Amino acid sequence: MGKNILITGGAGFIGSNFVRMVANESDIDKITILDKLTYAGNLDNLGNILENPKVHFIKGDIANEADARNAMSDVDWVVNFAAESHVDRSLDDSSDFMRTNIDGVRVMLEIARELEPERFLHISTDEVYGPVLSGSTDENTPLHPSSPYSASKAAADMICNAYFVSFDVPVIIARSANNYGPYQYPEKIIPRFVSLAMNDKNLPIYGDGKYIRDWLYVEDNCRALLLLLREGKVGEIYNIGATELHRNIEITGKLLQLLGKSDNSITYVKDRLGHDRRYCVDWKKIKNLGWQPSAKFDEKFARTVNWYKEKIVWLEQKSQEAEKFYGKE
Ligand code: NAD
Ligand code: TDX
Repeated sequence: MGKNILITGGAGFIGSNFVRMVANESDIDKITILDKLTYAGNLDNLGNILENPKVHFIKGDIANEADARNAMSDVDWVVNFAAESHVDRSLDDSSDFMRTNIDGVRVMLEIARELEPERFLHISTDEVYGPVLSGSTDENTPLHPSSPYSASKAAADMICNAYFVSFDVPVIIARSANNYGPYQYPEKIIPRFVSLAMNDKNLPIYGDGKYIRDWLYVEDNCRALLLLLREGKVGEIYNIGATELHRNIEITGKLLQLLGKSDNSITYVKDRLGHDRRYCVDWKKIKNLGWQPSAKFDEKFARTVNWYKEKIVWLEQKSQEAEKFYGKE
């Protein structure tokens, strides 16, 4: 018998890529997606996967007990991607972040206590460690989140651990680096800048542009998450990174070059509040389970930029919505 898996946030960026990956796995019999379809959730991200008889979509809220219970019934594995995910929005209004990212996780854990799935994989982020000015953070590094977003994610990690220690909920926490790849909402730097560049608009670089992120290809992240479901140890935390450390200005230059646009559109704007200088996770622990990233950054970055260029209708529609948020700032 294969596994029944619940994927929350499956209509978002990483969640939809994960659904696409696990739909092809022979040891998975049924995939239930629970997604509230917020501004960031999009059924188009799933496309014809929704026609796969293994896949069942439920529109609902992880912070609503009835929705969570309904979605989790008869499930072996839970993967909780559902979250408010954009740092800039959390700086504008953090209420949905606290509700979904903290209380939503608490509700999911309470239902897991009752329904006893075999695995509860919670998706966290490298941002919980706060800025890492040199070296790297392993899983035992204390948490120093800087933004309301990362603080809400850090709180959720603590609550997950408490439910493992107190109630034996079989929690595994994954802390991933910045993902890039198809189907990301264009509020985030790569798809946002492709859209702006294609429309010959200015690209707003926050602060001095020397902020560093570790760029992990979304499919590599999804493979790591599947490995954690199969072979991760409950109660443990696993960092997932690629050690592809790039400055925002460098990423922007490459993107403009790939699109054949000039650097003149680069505009330095007011910095993000509490902007973390650099992230860098130590991912030896998951490497020891047999995972490593396979993506070559330049190749996958070019493929990603090209994917957005080709999906220009999708991108334009989503960008118009996303820019309304930036316009009101
Ligand atoms: P996303 O914003 O693209 O998607 C989030 C999805 O969750 C959307 O489909 C949305 O509709 C859904 N959702 C939001 N609130 C919900 C609720 N209350 N109930 C049910 N569904 C809800 O986010 P993403 O970039 O795919 O990130 C997924 C997860 O991975 C998040 O937990 C995020 O913190 C984490 N993460 C993301 C990155 C990254 O680079 N994107 C890196 C590390 C960790
Ligand atoms: O217009 C922009 N200009 C700019 O300079 C935008 C949107 C971003 N930036 C900078 C801020 C960051 O240093 O680019 C970098 C990346 O920004 P985002 O794309 O907003 O991602 P980030 O804040 O790094 O967070 C992402 O990775 C970690 C995800 O959104 C989080 O959900 C995840 O936890």
